[in-house]
Amino acid sequence: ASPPPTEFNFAQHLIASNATRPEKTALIDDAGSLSYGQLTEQIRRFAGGLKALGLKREERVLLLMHDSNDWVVAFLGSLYAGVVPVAVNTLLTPDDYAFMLRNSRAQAALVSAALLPTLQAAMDLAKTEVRHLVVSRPTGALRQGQFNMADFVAQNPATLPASTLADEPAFWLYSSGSTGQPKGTVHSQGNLYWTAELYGKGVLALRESDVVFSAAKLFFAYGLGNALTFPLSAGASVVLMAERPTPQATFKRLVEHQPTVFYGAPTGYGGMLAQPDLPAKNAVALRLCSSAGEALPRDIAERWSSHFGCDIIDGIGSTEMLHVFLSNRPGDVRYGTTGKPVPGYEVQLRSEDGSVLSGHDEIGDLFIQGPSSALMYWNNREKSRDTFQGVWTKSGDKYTRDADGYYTYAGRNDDMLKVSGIYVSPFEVESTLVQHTAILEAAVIGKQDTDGLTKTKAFIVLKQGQSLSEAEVKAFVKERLAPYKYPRFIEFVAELPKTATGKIQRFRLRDLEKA
Ligand code: 3SK
Repeated sequence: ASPPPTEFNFAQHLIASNATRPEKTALIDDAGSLSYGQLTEQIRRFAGGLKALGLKREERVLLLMHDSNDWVVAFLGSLYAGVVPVAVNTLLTPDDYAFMLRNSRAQAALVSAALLPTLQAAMDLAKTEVRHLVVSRPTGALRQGQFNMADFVAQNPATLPASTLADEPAFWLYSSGSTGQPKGTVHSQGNLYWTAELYGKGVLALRESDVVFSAAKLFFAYGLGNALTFPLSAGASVVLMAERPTPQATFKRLVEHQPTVFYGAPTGYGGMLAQPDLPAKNAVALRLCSSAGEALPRDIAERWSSHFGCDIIDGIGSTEMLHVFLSNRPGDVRYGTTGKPVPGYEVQLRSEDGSVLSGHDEIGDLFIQGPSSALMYWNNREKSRDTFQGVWTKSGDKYTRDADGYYTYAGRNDDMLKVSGIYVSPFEVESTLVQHTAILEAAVIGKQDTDGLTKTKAFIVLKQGQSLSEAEVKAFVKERLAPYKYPRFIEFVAELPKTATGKIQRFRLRDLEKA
C-alpha cells in the first residue's frame, strides 16, 4: 500500500472514498440505520457543533458511549474537526474516568445517556476541565451545558475538514499495565489508514458486499478496526450493538442481520459453542470469522469451523500497534498458532539479553515494526521509552516460531492476565481484596478453565477468626473495580508461599495449579 499524503484527515478520507455510494447502508444499530450519505452529513455537522462549542484543534474530548451509530459519528466527527477523541472502556468505575478526565484534560465529553450517571460521579470526584456534555439518546431533561446529540447534529452547520497531517495526534485509547494508571496511547490520523490497508484489506480482504459484526466493542483497538476503520474503508455495512455480547445477543444479530464477517474473542466463541440455541449453519451467512484478544484454543476453533463451515482467522494485535500485526489468513490457517506476520509488519523474537533469535522453537520476547505504532504514551516518558524503542515496539508477549514460520503464543513477560480478551492486573485485584476487613492477604494468578482459556484465581488468607464466602469476595471486588476484573476462582488458604524477604511467589501458585 502507498503511504497516505502528508496532509491527511482519516474522516475526510472515508468520506471521499465512499462518495460514490451515498445510498448504501453504512451503519445499522439498535435504533436504526445510516446510509453513507447520511453518515457524511452527520460527521460534518458534528464537527461543526464542536467548533460552535469553541473546541480547538488538538483539544481532547472523552468518548464514553455504547456501540451505536452515534459512537461512529462522534469519533469521526471529532477527527474531521481535528479534535482528539479519547475513546474509553464503558465498563469502568467513576474513579477510572476521573483519572482519564484529568490525565487527558478533556474539554468536553460525548456520552451515552445510560453512562451519564457514572460520568457525573467521576466529575464529582475530580476537578476536571469538562465544559460541555453531548449526550447520545437522553431519556430525560438535560442540564445547562448538556446537549442532545441528535439536536447537536441536526442544528449545527456542516463544516470543512481540519487540514490535519497524517502524523499528527488524532485520537487516544487507554492501555493498561500491571502497575500504575492506564496509559493514554496517542495514535495518528495515518495509523487508522495503515491498519485498514494492511490487515482490513490485506488479510481480511473486506469488500463492499460484506456486512460485518464485532462482538468486541469500538472502544477496544480490536473493535475499532473491526467495526469502523476496516468496513468503512471498504464501503461495507456494519452492525452495531450497545448491549453486552452475550451468546444470545450475538446469535440475534447473526440471524437477523446476516453478517458475512464476524469478529470475536476466544471466550465468546467458547461460550457460544456451549449454547443449545447455537444457530444452524444455514441460519447465518458467515464467510469469515476473526479472533484476537487471547490465544484461540485449537479445539474451539475446530468446533466452530466444522459447525459453520468458515475459518476463524486468529491473530494478535495491541493497543500500541492499533490492530493485528501477526495473523493466520484465509486459505492459510494453522489452528493453535497465531500465524505469520501481516505483510507490512516485521516481527522479531529477542532473547533476554536483547539478541535476535533466528532459529526456531525458542521462546523470545516479541517486538514489532510497522507503520501503525502509536506516537507515545501521554505524559509518560519512561513507559514510552520502554515500549516504543525506535522503529520497534515491545509487545510484552512471549512467542515461539516454528520451522515453517508460524508463531505460537507462549505467555506474557509481565504479570498481566488477559481475561476474555481484556487485560487484568493481578496487583490491582490483590490490592482491592486486601481492603476487605476480613482479608489478611491475597495473591491473584491466571488459571486455565476446561476450554483452555485464562480466568483469574485468587488465593486468600483470612484474618484470624474471620469467615467469608466466595460470593461475598466476588461481590466485594465487583463493587470496587470494573466488574470484569473479579476473580472467577477463589481458594482460601492458610498462608501464601513467600520468599525469605516476604515477597509472594506467584510462580509457586501457578505451578500448583498446573500440577
Ligand atoms: O488483543 C489483541 O490481540 C488486539 C488485537 C487488535 C487490536 C488490539 C488488540 C489488543
